[in-house]
Amino acid sequence: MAEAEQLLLLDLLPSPFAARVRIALAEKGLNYESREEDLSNKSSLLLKMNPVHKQIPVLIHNGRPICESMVIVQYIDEVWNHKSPLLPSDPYRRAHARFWADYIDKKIYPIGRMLWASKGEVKEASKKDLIECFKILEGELGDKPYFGGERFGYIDLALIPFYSFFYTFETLGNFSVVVEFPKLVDWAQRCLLKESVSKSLCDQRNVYETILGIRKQLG
Ligand code: GSH
Repeated sequence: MAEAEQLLLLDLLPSPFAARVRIALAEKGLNYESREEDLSNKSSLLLKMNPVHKQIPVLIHNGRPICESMVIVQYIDEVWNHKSPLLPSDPYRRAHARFWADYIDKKIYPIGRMLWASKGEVKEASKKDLIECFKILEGELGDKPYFGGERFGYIDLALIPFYSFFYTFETLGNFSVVVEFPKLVDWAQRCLLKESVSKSLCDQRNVYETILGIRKQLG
Protein backbone atom coordinates (compact mmCIF):
# COMPACT_ATOMS: atom_id res chain seq x y z
CA MET A 1 0.00 0.00 0.00
CA ALA A 2 1.36 3.47 -0.85
CA GLU A 3 2.60 5.58 2.11
CA ALA A 4 -0.29 8.04 1.85
CA GLU A 5 -3.05 5.39 1.92
CA GLN A 6 -5.03 5.40 5.15
CA LEU A 7 -7.55 2.71 5.96
CA LEU A 8 -9.70 2.82 9.06
CA LEU A 9 -12.40 0.22 9.71
CA LEU A 10 -15.28 0.98 12.07
CA ASP A 11 -15.53 -2.55 13.29
CA LEU A 12 -17.20 -4.95 15.73
CA LEU A 13 -15.81 -8.43 16.35
CA PRO A 14 -19.05 -10.50 16.42
CA SER A 15 -20.54 -8.74 13.38
CA PRO A 16 -20.70 -11.02 10.30
CA PHE A 17 -20.85 -7.89 8.13
CA ALA A 18 -17.64 -6.48 9.59
CA ALA A 19 -16.02 -9.93 9.25
CA ARG A 20 -16.60 -9.76 5.47
CA VAL A 21 -14.57 -6.57 5.30
CA ARG A 22 -11.81 -7.96 7.55
CA ILE A 23 -11.53 -10.98 5.23
CA ALA A 24 -11.41 -8.84 2.08
CA LEU A 25 -8.70 -6.60 3.58
CA ALA A 26 -6.71 -9.66 4.65
CA GLU A 27 -7.09 -11.30 1.22
CA LYS A 28 -5.54 -8.20 -0.32
CA GLY A 29 -2.82 -8.04 2.32
CA LEU A 30 -3.77 -4.50 3.38
CA ASN A 31 -2.78 -2.86 6.66
CA TYR A 32 -5.56 -1.00 8.38
CA GLU A 33 -6.63 0.37 11.72
CA SER A 34 -9.63 -1.33 13.31
CA ARG A 35 -11.76 0.73 15.67
CA GLU A 36 -14.25 -1.30 17.71
CA GLU A 37 -17.62 0.45 17.99
CA ASP A 38 -19.97 0.33 20.96
CA LEU A 39 -23.37 0.14 19.28
CA SER A 40 -25.15 1.19 22.47
CA ASN A 41 -23.12 4.39 22.39
CA LYS A 42 -22.21 5.04 18.75
CA SER A 43 -19.17 7.22 18.15
CA SER A 44 -19.57 10.63 16.56
CA LEU A 45 -17.26 9.37 13.80
CA LEU A 46 -19.68 6.51 12.96
CA LEU A 47 -22.66 8.91 12.94
CA LYS A 48 -20.75 11.26 10.67
CA MET A 49 -19.42 8.59 8.31
CA ASN A 50 -22.64 6.57 7.98
CA PRO A 51 -25.39 9.13 8.67
CA VAL A 52 -27.99 7.16 6.69
CA HIS A 53 -27.85 3.74 8.37
CA LYS A 54 -25.62 4.54 11.39
CA GLN A 55 -24.30 0.98 11.18
CA ILE A 56 -20.94 -0.74 11.10
CA PRO A 57 -18.95 -1.71 9.11
CA VAL A 58 -17.68 1.51 7.58
CA LEU A 59 -14.37 1.59 5.76
CA ILE A 60 -12.77 5.02 5.71
CA HIS A 61 -10.23 5.25 2.90
CA ASN A 62 -8.12 8.41 3.01
CA GLY A 63 -10.90 10.14 4.92
CA ARG A 64 -13.74 9.04 2.61
CA PRO A 65 -16.35 6.57 3.94
CA ILE A 66 -17.70 3.50 2.16
CA CYS A 67 -20.72 1.83 3.76
CA GLU A 68 -22.55 -1.53 3.43
CA SER A 69 -20.39 -4.64 3.73
CA MET A 70 -20.71 -6.03 0.19
CA VAL A 71 -20.32 -2.54 -1.33
CA ILE A 72 -17.13 -2.19 0.70
CA VAL A 73 -15.91 -5.62 -0.46
CA GLN A 74 -16.49 -4.67 -4.11
CA TYR A 75 -14.68 -1.36 -3.55
CA ILE A 76 -11.68 -3.15 -2.04
CA ASP A 77 -11.69 -5.64 -4.92
CA GLU A 78 -11.75 -2.83 -7.50
CA VAL A 79 -9.15 -0.58 -5.88
CA TRP A 80 -6.66 -3.35 -5.03
CA ASN A 81 -7.27 -5.50 -8.10
CA HIS A 82 -3.66 -6.68 -8.44
CA LYS A 83 -4.06 -9.46 -5.88
CA SER A 84 -6.59 -12.19 -4.95
CA PRO A 85 -9.53 -11.18 -7.18
CA LEU A 86 -12.80 -11.75 -5.33
CA LEU A 87 -15.34 -11.20 -8.11
CA PRO A 88 -14.84 -13.13 -11.35
CA SER A 89 -13.86 -11.13 -14.45
CA ASP A 90 -16.54 -12.65 -16.70
CA PRO A 91 -19.73 -10.48 -16.53
CA TYR A 92 -22.07 -13.48 -16.38
CA ARG A 93 -20.12 -15.07 -13.53
CA ARG A 94 -19.99 -11.71 -11.76
CA ALA A 95 -23.78 -11.44 -11.98
CA HIS A 96 -24.07 -15.00 -10.68
CA ALA A 97 -21.79 -14.20 -7.71
CA ARG A 98 -23.77 -11.04 -6.91
CA PHE A 99 -27.04 -12.98 -7.10
CA TRP A 100 -25.89 -15.45 -4.44
CA ALA A 101 -24.40 -12.75 -2.20
CA ASP A 102 -27.74 -10.98 -2.42
CA TYR A 103 -29.57 -14.24 -1.56
CA ILE A 104 -27.35 -14.64 1.52
CA ASP A 105 -28.03 -11.05 2.59
CA LYS A 106 -31.77 -11.34 2.11
CA LYS A 107 -32.10 -14.73 3.83
CA ILE A 108 -29.42 -15.86 6.25
CA TYR A 109 -29.15 -12.90 8.61
CA PRO A 110 -32.87 -11.98 8.78
CA ILE A 111 -34.04 -15.58 9.13
CA GLY A 112 -31.20 -16.48 11.48
CA ARG A 113 -32.03 -13.44 13.60
CA MET A 114 -35.68 -14.44 13.70
CA LEU A 115 -34.62 -17.88 14.93
CA TRP A 116 -32.47 -16.60 17.80
CA ALA A 117 -34.66 -13.65 18.75
CA SER A 118 -38.04 -15.42 18.85
CA LYS A 119 -39.82 -18.21 20.66
CA GLY A 120 -42.53 -20.80 19.98
CA GLU A 121 -44.13 -21.01 16.55
CA VAL A 122 -42.20 -18.10 15.04
CA LYS A 123 -38.93 -19.74 16.08
CA GLU A 124 -40.00 -23.11 14.64
CA ALA A 125 -41.03 -21.49 11.35
CA SER A 126 -37.73 -19.62 11.06
CA LYS A 127 -35.80 -22.79 11.85
CA LYS A 128 -37.58 -24.50 8.92
CA ASP A 129 -36.83 -21.52 6.67
CA LEU A 130 -33.17 -21.46 7.67
CA ILE A 131 -32.80 -25.20 7.01
CA GLU A 132 -34.38 -24.66 3.58
CA CYS A 133 -31.86 -21.87 2.82
CA PHE A 134 -28.94 -24.08 3.85
CA LYS A 135 -30.33 -26.83 1.55
CA ILE A 136 -30.46 -24.39 -1.35
CA LEU A 137 -26.94 -23.13 -0.63
CA GLU A 138 -25.60 -26.68 -0.32
CA GLY A 139 -27.21 -27.48 -3.68
CA GLU A 140 -25.53 -24.46 -5.25
CA LEU A 141 -22.17 -25.46 -3.78
CA GLY A 142 -22.56 -28.99 -5.19
CA ASP A 143 -19.23 -30.79 -5.38
CA LYS A 144 -17.16 -27.66 -5.96
CA PRO A 145 -14.54 -26.78 -3.33
CA TYR A 146 -15.78 -23.17 -3.24
CA PHE A 147 -18.98 -21.52 -4.46
CA GLY A 148 -17.24 -19.93 -7.43
CA GLY A 149 -15.25 -23.04 -8.33
CA GLU A 150 -11.64 -23.80 -7.48
CA ARG A 151 -10.80 -20.55 -5.66
CA PHE A 152 -12.14 -18.73 -2.61
CA GLY A 153 -14.21 -15.77 -3.84
CA TYR A 154 -17.06 -13.35 -3.43
CA ILE A 155 -19.87 -15.77 -2.49
CA ASP A 156 -17.65 -17.62 0.00
CA LEU A 157 -16.70 -14.31 1.56
CA ALA A 158 -20.37 -13.27 1.85
CA LEU A 159 -21.38 -16.50 3.59
CA ILE A 160 -18.44 -17.69 5.70
CA PRO A 161 -18.91 -15.13 8.52
CA PHE A 162 -22.17 -16.88 9.33
CA TYR A 163 -20.14 -19.95 10.26
CA SER A 164 -19.58 -18.10 13.56
CA PHE A 165 -23.35 -18.37 14.10
CA PHE A 166 -23.62 -22.12 13.46
CA TYR A 167 -23.31 -23.00 17.17
CA THR A 168 -26.01 -20.43 18.01
CA PHE A 169 -28.33 -21.76 15.28
CA GLU A 170 -27.73 -25.35 16.40
CA THR A 171 -28.17 -24.68 20.11
CA LEU A 172 -31.17 -22.38 19.91
CA GLY A 173 -32.73 -24.15 16.91
CA ASN A 174 -32.02 -27.64 18.22
CA PHE A 175 -30.63 -29.13 15.02
CA SER A 176 -27.20 -30.23 13.86
CA VAL A 177 -25.63 -28.40 10.94
CA VAL A 178 -22.91 -31.08 10.72
CA VAL A 179 -25.47 -33.90 10.42
CA GLU A 180 -27.85 -32.10 8.07
CA PHE A 181 -25.34 -30.18 5.94
CA PRO A 182 -22.03 -32.07 5.86
CA LYS A 183 -20.94 -30.50 2.55
CA LEU A 184 -21.50 -27.01 3.90
CA VAL A 185 -19.45 -27.82 6.99
CA ASP A 186 -16.64 -29.27 4.83
CA TRP A 187 -16.71 -26.09 2.75
CA ALA A 188 -16.52 -23.96 5.92
CA GLN A 189 -13.55 -25.99 7.20
CA ARG A 190 -11.85 -25.49 3.82
CA CYS A 191 -12.39 -21.71 4.05
CA LEU A 192 -11.05 -21.71 7.61
CA LEU A 193 -7.74 -23.13 6.40
CA LYS A 194 -7.18 -19.68 4.93
CA GLU A 195 -5.59 -17.33 7.44
CA SER A 196 -7.54 -14.41 5.98
CA VAL A 197 -10.71 -16.20 7.12
CA SER A 198 -9.63 -17.87 10.39
CA LYS A 199 -8.13 -14.64 11.74
CA SER A 200 -11.20 -12.59 10.77
CA LEU A 201 -13.97 -14.73 12.21
CA CYS A 202 -15.39 -14.42 15.68
CA ASP A 203 -15.36 -17.53 17.85
CA GLN A 204 -18.70 -19.41 17.80
CA ARG A 205 -19.03 -19.38 21.63
CA ASN A 206 -18.32 -15.66 21.72
CA VAL A 207 -21.13 -15.04 19.20
CA TYR A 208 -23.44 -17.31 21.25
CA GLU A 209 -22.72 -15.34 24.46
CA THR A 210 -23.33 -12.06 22.60
CA ILE A 211 -26.65 -13.36 21.26
CA LEU A 212 -27.73 -14.57 24.70
CA GLY A 213 -27.03 -11.04 25.98
CA ILE A 214 -29.16 -9.51 23.20
CA ARG A 215 -31.96 -12.02 23.89
CA LYS A 216 -32.00 -10.97 27.56
CA GLN A 217 -32.38 -7.33 26.53
CA LEU A 218 -35.21 -8.30 24.17
CA GLY A 219 -36.92 -9.95 27.16
N1 GSH B 1 -26.52 -4.26 5.42
C1 GSH B 1 -25.48 -3.87 6.36
C2 GSH B 1 -24.12 -4.33 5.82
O1 GSH B 1 -24.09 -5.28 5.03
O2 GSH B 1 -23.11 -3.71 6.17
C3 GSH B 1 -25.80 -4.47 7.72
C4 GSH B 1 -24.87 -3.94 8.80
C5 GSH B 1 -25.43 -4.20 10.20
O3 GSH B 1 -26.53 -4.77 10.39
N2 GSH B 1 -24.66 -3.78 11.20
C6 GSH B 1 -25.11 -3.90 12.57
C7 GSH B 1 -25.22 -2.52 13.20
O4 GSH B 1 -24.38 -1.66 12.98
C8 GSH B 1 -24.09 -4.69 13.40
S1 GSH B 1 -24.02 -6.38 12.93
N3 GSH B 1 -26.27 -2.31 13.99
C9 GSH B 1 -26.49 -1.07 14.70
C10 GSH B 1 -27.82 -0.47 14.35
O5 GSH B 1 -28.52 -0.96 13.45
O6 GSH B 1 -28.19 0.48 15.01
